[in-house]
Amino acid sequence: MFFDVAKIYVKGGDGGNGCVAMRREKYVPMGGPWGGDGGRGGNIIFRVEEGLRTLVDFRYKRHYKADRGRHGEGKNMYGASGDDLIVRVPAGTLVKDDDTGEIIADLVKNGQEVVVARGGRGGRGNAHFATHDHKAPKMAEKGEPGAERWLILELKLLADVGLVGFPNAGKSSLISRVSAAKPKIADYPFTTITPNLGVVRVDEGRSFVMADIPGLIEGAHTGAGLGHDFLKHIERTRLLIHVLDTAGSEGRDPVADFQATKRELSLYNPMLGTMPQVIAANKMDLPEAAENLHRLEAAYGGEYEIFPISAATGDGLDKLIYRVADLFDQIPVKEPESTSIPVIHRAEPRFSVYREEGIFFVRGKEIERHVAMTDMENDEAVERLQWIIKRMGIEDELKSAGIKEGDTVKIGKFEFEYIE
Ligand SMILES: Nc1nc2c(ncn2[C@@H]2O[C@H](COP(=O)(O)OP(=O)(O)OP(=O)(O)O)[C@@H](O)[C@H]2O)c(=O)[nH]1
Ligand SMILES: [Mg+2]
Repeated sequence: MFFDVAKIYVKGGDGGNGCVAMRREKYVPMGGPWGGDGGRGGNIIFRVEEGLRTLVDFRYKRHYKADRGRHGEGKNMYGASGDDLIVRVPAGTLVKDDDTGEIIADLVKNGQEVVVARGGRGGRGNAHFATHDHKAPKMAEKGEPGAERWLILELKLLADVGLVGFPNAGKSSLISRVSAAKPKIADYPFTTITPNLGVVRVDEGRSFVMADIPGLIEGAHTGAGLGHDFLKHIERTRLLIHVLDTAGSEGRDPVADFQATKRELSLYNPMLGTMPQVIAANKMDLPEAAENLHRLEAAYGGEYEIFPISAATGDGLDKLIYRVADLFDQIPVKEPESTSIPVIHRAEPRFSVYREEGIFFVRGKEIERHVAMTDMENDEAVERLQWIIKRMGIEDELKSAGIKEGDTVKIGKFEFEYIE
């Protein structure tokens, strides 16, 4: 089984900061707080897109960040939300958290979506913090940072295109030219004994999987040569490329070879005879090829598209690859089955406290979020954070861990001295 794997970084947009503003108008002498909230940061959303077949595009772009929310403004004006960032993935993509190995999503259906990194909530403006006793708070929350993480994407590769032809026709040479596959190439028959898969990137958002299989000979359908084993592989493809030695090396005749291969395929499985197929007339760099190409065109040009190529020089390959990609757009894809691995979300404790080299560390999503959203320059905001630390039971936990006056506590990036 072949897998395509990619590792990428995603980060939701940060929330916009809340605003501190006081109402000051001519006839409203004691105007209250009216700082608006910051906007939400954009989410990173994976969406399954029909037509994508591989993860090759993720080798060209690995970092994905969504827009941040705008900051709140005076007059209770809310900041605008950041736009979500939609990342297109092929059906069959399994998404894992790189840190924990947890499966986040198993994306199988076209159009299916999953949020892989949430944008941060907007910070609340000072209008939210007014209480009966404290009518004019001068604090606001900072925006919550967007979630960030590294993801591993996995995709089971299914061959879209099968290369068929006699031994030595140049199938392995062709796949090594148009993909990163590195099969063995040699001028003796049956060099390839197990199939090779290669990912062919046409342009952004367009790629397909090509299978190079061992050469076929007369009688392949009965098991001659390497027989059945790999005819099975091409049954699962959606398009065939017949690779011919157009130069007719060693007394071969490309017209007869094409006929023989077609016959073997149909005898093995009549469905293979009716599959979309094109001809790659290979080895056009050799002098004998030109005349054979004319014969081939005269015999089959009406029925099949014929592409003169040279896997040795690279001539004609672009045209062939673009045409194959176009043909694909017209051939329906089967939706891959779900691997039906249950998505497990770990239950996390609210926070944890531990001591290392005399420093007390507090960890936990919720409290780290509160810390990130606190403006440490602002006394009122810091006071509120202290109150949250107490209310969540963190102070009690620190005490039972043995904390003493003057010890250092670290929560996220924030470090402070403990005072009872
Ligand atoms: N001159 C020339 N030689 C080629 C070309 N393509 C392949 N060859 C040569 O033909 C021989 C066979 O090439 P392979 O790519 O191994 O052929 P194959 O179809 O994979 O062969 P099997 O694996 O045995 O079925 C090698 O010596 C290649 O260098 C071409 O376009 N021009
Ligand atoms: Mg080969």
